[in-house]
Amino acid sequence: MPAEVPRILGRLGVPGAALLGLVSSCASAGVGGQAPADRPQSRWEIAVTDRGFEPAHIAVNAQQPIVLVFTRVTPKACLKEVVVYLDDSHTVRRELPIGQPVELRVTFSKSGDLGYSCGMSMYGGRVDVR
Ligand SMILES: [Cu+2]
Repeated sequence: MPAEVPRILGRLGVPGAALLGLVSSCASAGVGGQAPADRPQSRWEIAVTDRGFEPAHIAVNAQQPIVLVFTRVTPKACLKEVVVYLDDSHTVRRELPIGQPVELRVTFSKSGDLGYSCGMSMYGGRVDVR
């Protein structure tokens, strides 16, 4: 597990150990029908379910405009918003209305391990920026 995401979340008050736990548990969750997470794509559709974010691991290219489409299908209040970590100091936060795809256009400026999480960082996913 790379240190980058826990370090970033740690600055935001989230213990790294908690994130390690959530990332590994999410990584073992099934990813239905999508391209392999290790192949960079410029568009990812991410379902927000009772189990968290699916997929919980994606790959993208640095310095390329990326579209992330989050669709929340769970009523869990915990997952009512998403935070995307673009680098050490930049995050994007969006509300996720149930059943309504929310399209985020973002660019990851440099390679590394970034991520996305719910508003309180209980669920999350890893973004492998190449
Ligand atoms: Cu949460």
